[in-house]
Amino acid sequence: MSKQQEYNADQIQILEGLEAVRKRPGMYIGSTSSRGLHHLVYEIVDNSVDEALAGFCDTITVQINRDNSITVEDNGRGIPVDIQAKAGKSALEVVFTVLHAGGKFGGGGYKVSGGLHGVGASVVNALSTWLDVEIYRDGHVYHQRYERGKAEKPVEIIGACKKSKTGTKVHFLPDDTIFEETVFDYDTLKQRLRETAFLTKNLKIVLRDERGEEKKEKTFHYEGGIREFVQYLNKSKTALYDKVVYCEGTKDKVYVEVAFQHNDSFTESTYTFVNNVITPEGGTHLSGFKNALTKTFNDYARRNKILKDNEPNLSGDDIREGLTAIVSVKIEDPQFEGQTKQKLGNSEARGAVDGVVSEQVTYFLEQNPAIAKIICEKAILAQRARAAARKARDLTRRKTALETMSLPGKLADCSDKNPENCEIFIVEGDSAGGSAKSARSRNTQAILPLRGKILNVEKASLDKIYGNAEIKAMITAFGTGIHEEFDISKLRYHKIIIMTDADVDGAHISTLLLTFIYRFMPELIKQGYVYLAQPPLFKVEKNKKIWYAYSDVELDKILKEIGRDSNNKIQRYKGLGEMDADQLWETTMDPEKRILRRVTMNEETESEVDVTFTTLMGDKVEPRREFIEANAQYVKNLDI
Ligand code: TSJ
Repeated sequence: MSKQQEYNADQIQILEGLEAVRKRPGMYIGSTSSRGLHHLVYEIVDNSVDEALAGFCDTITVQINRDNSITVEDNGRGIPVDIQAKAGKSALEVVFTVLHAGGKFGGGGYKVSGGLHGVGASVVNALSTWLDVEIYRDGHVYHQRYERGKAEKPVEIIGACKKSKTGTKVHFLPDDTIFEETVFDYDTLKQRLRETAFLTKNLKIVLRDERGEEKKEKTFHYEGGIREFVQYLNKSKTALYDKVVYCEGTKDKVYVEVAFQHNDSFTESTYTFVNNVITPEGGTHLSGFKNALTKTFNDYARRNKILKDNEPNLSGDDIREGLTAIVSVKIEDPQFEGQTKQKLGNSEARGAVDGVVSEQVTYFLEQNPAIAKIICEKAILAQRARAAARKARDLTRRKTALETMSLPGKLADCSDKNPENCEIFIVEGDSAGGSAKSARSRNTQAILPLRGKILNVEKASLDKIYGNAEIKAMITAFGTGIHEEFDISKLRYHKIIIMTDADVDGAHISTLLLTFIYRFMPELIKQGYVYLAQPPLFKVEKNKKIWYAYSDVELDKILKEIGRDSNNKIQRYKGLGEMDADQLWETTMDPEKRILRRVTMNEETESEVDVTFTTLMGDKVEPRREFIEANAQYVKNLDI
């Protein structure tokens, strides 16, 4: 992606003042919550990544300072500082003070990555209390400072540096009168920057946190780029073959990079990116990839008689069972479609990905017949399992038609039929289920007790999953159906509440349940219908009065208040079963008093949620134990 076009400050268009940004920040960065705050960093970093993609920069440093200001520095050419005739000020100042400078709308000149979010430096500047920029160029250090988006004075030279040193350094403090949250989260930045490094091979990104007692630092540098991304995603799974299949090429001005590898699980994890920004809803690049894969493998299997003439084609789903893949395209003018404008619409991307993948995977299969055979055989097994599953599903469907909505027998349903008022508690174990049934408010609360071990859907084949009683019970109770048949408008409860013991086993069961929901009805999580109940950890009794504590800290507080003496009876709840119905109602189920935690998913780091689930649910015991210990309370990446 070389960019030899002469930079010309006149190409920058003047559109609007920065006041507009301060008035309606949400329009420019999505929100002023923690998410918007972190966006500021990505906006700045994206510019350095562009410089790296243009071939002029190989290191980016991002530092969180003690005052929660951010410093981003790269070793690129340095933003030009020449005076722009039309604006009467330097190009640098234009970049930081004129909205949409950067030619996003003008074309040519300054190219911006991440078509989705790339609203640029001026927006970050407008939303910062102050911003300092230093440019290293031609042996000079140039500097300019802005306050709330306004330059104090023109760019000036404040010192000298080696001629060989070039680059850009930006230091800014987000405006606390605009953002609800001004504390940066190291892990959030870490995940995103790791992803950026995977997507830009050979780029080194350093993240530093200067705030704590112990300073943190992490370097991301992947020579293999998305090949290493695939290995990272497959880290806690068992790969079916050593190599990562990799294709790269440019067609119709679309630069295409694809990497994939199968593992022995039954789920697909394909992540697509446009200009380094994840596209959770896919689009033309994804459909080009799927089409190429299906066609290429069927052709290969027929040519090599792995599929007999009388056997049906492998479906795309069969071929992608257990597939981990990254599809990354770089495109000059990305167009986004769909309700949330997150789906790539450029039709040339479909053809480009299809072309590059078909051609290069065909070649790869010819060169690696052993790997080709492994993948084809896995797909044929998937095809058979899918046929068996279809039969099982047809059976359940027919039953439904005959008995008109046969809800699971164990379900104690609520009487209200308006889903908005209704909630369902998924309860582990019959005894807790019994207490919950007598405790509940019958009108609006339904109870579904689950028995025994919950099936781990990461490790089971589809026919086994559809045959599992607990899973069938949940599917029919929720009412939405799954996968392609999923229909959110049929959801029977607007709160799905997972209620398990407050210990490691309970956490494990919750995770299994969440994994099932995430894999089969992710919309329920995305739209915020899934919750975790929060039972108390302790009961404190003194002089016939009772207190409940939901954490160690809270227990301490209560004991401080009532005085620590030997009359206090402290009970540690090991399970829901130790509470009687009244206690369960009062502490965990009463909408007036209980604590619920909503399960959410950060779409930008969706690939991280995936790693979390597979680490927890995959085969390898070591990473799982580490994970559970490290997250004693709960699955962190689910943003609970
Ligand atoms: F966002 C930003 F503007 F604040 C910003 C830009 C922040 C940071 C940390 C880095 C950058 C940036 C911009 N790094 N490198 C560049 N490169 C240019 O602006 C540049 C330099 C030279 C030429 C040229 O044609 O000579 C062209 C460009 C676009």
